[in-house]
Amino acid sequence: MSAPTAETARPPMTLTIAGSEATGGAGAQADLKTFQELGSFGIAALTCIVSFDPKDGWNHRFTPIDAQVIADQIEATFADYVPEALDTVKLGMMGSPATITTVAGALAERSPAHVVLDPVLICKGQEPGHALETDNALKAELLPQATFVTPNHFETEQLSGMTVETVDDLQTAAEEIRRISGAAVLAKGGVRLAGDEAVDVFVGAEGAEVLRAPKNGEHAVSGAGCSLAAAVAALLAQGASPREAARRAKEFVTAGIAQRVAGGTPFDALWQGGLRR
Ligand code: PXL
Repeated sequence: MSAPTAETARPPMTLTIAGSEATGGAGAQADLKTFQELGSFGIAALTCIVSFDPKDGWNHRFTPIDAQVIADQIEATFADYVPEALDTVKLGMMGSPATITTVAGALAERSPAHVVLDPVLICKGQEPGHALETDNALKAELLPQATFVTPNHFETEQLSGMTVETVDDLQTAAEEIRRISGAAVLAKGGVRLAGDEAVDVFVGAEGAEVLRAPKNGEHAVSGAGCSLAAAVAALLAQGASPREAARRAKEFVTAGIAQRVAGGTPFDALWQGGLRR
């Protein structure tokens, strides 16, 4: 038997364009660990650096990365791995309208087959006014390029313009986001909806499906949203359908929350190894 060529040996590839969160709970660190855990070759282009401040209630200290440096990172990765190999991109925290414009331009040039958008709208370290500009830029420039969107409860309300209190509301809002974006949508109720279950709703070409898991604690776990979207990306890169990716990503995150990691911050961090036997 001949040795495999580089072509046949290449694993599925996934690029995250996201922020660094230095403690390793969220952001690009969570994405890369998720990619590795699910068998995808992980690549990261950083948009910003978040350093929690232990002297100030663990508030976010936010440092943007220069637009040209973001564009350079994306150029390097797509030049290294030709577009046929690198066809799946996950978008996490952008943090500013300028970053959104840079990333939107870089993506439009390359049109990857799968663009999984985690529409991170608010970072605690930012002014609300600034966040509003970021929301508008995200809706105008990135949402139209997304093929799969993973809004949390707050982001679902913002993107749909609806109030979400029940699972039916979550589905209606997810359908509205699908209507305006054309993307598959996995809207996350998580721990925010009343009841014993963490409920998310998938809406895509395959129809709608309510995904349920028993709630594990009442508090949101750091990195759950990042890891969910990263898992969707890794699974799409392996050829899963959007609905299958949504189902398996939810299982991945549920297991990771069950085995979450406690530290000094007031929130625990998801462990990406939760499904290991
Ligand atoms: O979980 C949202 C998130 C995404 N990306 C970065 C973050 C956070 C939250 O802390 O720091 C870089």
